[in-house]
Amino acid sequence: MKNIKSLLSFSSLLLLLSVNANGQNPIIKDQFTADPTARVFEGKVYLYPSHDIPAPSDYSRKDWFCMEDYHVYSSENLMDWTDHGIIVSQESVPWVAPKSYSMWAPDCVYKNGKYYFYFPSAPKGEGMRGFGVGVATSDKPYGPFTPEEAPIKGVFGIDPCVLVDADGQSYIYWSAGGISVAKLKDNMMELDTKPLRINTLPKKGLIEGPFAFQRNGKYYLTFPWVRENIEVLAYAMSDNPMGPFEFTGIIMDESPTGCWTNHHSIVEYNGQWYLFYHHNDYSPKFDKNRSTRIDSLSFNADGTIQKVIRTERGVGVHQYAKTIEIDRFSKKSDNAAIEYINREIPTLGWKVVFSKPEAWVSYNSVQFPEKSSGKLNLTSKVKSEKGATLQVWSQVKSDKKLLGEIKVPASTEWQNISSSVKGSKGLQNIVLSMKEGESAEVDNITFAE
Ligand code: FUB
Repeated sequence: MKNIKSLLSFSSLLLLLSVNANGQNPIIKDQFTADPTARVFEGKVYLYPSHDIPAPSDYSRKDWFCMEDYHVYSSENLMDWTDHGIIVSQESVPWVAPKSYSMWAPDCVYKNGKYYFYFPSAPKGEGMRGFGVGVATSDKPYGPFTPEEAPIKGVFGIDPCVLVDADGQSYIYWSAGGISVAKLKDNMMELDTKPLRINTLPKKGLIEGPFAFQRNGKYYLTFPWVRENIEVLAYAMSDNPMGPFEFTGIIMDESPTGCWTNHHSIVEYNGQWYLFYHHNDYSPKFDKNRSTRIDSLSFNADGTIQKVIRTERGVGVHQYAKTIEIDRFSKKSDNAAIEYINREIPTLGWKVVFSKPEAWVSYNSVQFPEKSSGKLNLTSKVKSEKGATLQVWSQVKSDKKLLGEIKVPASTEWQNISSSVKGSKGLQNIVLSMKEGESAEVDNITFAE
């Protein structure tokens, strides 16, 4: 029942929303997307996630991962994502069991004019067990991709990640009760060395999801790790892509709501590093329907990674005239809560609930015109049973300016309230606070000329 509701609510979202715009976490709003591998190709960020779906009637494991195909998405601003559609499916790969729904975490890399898409899945055939890793190739990052007839020989496991080093040598990493690595031949489809088990990492809780990259001559092997009960993201460093790797630290702590898996990638784009990861935002009761998120990632001077704190706001610059889902906050006071609009239909999104005067939320990086336009119209989708007065502010560092007030008439229904407010200029953080009232709920706000 719940899964059918999720499906229905996603298709209604398709009709209601401009799909995958506005950037806030989670970034893909019309489908579940997990295991997000981000790569920079042709000046854009391409996102290759796996694709969770509610289990269809011909798949008996209703409580397990269910994935039949892969989509690819791209973005130039990390806010607006274009879905380029399905690039590989369980039916289109000759060696995959076509009803196994096991198209798990993929990767895609570029070498010598071709894009190589790597994916794990369950092989077909009598008595076949476990996972193989296949390759599909394309001339473009968004496909069409042509799958190879057979999986890569010698790789049994899940979650391939390929590192193409500066000297052109490629390495493939994957998981199977631990993380293994091997050199790839120049054709990117055959192992050039025997698999080497990386045995300097934690002995327990290393199940899946390796992601390797190189920065300033150091090699980073990052991975989900069951530190206690569920996965954190952790990493190890080395001077060599095949190790030995030294366990270095934690990139992201456990999910605050108990989503068991996390799976990630790390990419530099326009001078900033980003962590792509997943969480079950749109499926709070079933953590195998996950959604991609992005947050910024920074390094210390010695090359170690600073811990990333999950945000609802995510990344990217928000153009002021686009609706701001203010519940996707950057910071908030304790007496401002974030709740689902309808917990039974999580894909409808969230709202802010102010429960005391002075409660506030802030939303970073809103781009206003370079010259202030004087007055703006602010439409706020709000609800307050006894009525309330809200205030909207712009803020850069400690310079906080009141733009105007929103008078919310008493009502148990959502209302779109129009207020005339001062304009602003340049890059601002927006703060919304409650001045008077017992409680008020806010879904979103929109500035307009
Ligand atoms: O998405 C299926 C599996 O869950 C992936 O392969 C793992 O990394 C975990 O996220």
